[in-house]
Amino acid sequence: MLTESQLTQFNEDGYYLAKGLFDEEETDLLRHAARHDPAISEKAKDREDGSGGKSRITLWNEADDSILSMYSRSERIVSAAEQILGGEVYHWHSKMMQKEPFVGGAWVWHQDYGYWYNDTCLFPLLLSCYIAVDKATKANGCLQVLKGSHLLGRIDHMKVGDQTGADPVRCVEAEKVMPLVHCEMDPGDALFFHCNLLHKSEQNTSPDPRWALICCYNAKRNSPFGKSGHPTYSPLQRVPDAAIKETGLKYLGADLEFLE
Ligand SMILES: O=C(O)CCC(=O)C(=O)O
Repeated sequence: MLTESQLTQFNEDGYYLAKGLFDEEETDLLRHAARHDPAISEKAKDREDGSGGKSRITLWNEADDSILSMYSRSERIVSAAEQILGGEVYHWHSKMMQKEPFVGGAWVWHQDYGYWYNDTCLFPLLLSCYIAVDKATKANGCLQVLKGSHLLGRIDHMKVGDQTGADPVRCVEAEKVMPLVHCEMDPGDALFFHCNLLHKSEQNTSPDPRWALICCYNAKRNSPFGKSGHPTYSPLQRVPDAAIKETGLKYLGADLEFLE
């Protein structure tokens, strides 16, 4: 649960950084599962950034009984997501972002609702929780956000280089009036951010990986009305925080569907 002042901070800034949300044992389990779950490497998709960099993403829609799903189903995250979105939420998708040393690609300014709008969600009632698997620094391409930019509402998204990003003209103007924040994080830290928050990241030019598990949620009352690449509402089976350690190294189920 977030305190009143943390919630206020989220509403004003469009994000809230929960330092040390997961303890050392939970963070070690997360890193081990990320690196060793066969589905993460086998189902990963390459995303070229158009400037010589390349990121790998493994994305799945359903939360199952695996250790990785225990993070997305954990009381700690789900209750905060429900506070922020003001009602019941369900699992939208989870993804492992794999920014490898020296080659990890950049992401241009975008809002997640720039994409999810097209999944026929009527309201911007979605959020993401970025859980740091590795230390995230400026050198390895940490997430950058424009503080307060969720208040702009949804910006048109279009081709920007080889990616789909927010209208660059508006982003230039937004950068003049809102502070750019580098979200440097330690493993186990979690960043909750609004689906209209402008965010981007640079290439990983360092010798260190920058992996993250990003769990995304939609409000029950915002279930897609039409065609969507992500699920319509079904209840999220939340688990007590202790479930992460109790589950141990159980890998993602073979029956899950991954992004193609
Ligand atoms: O992993 C990153 O650096 C960017 C992730 C991102 O922008 C997203 O998942 O929407």
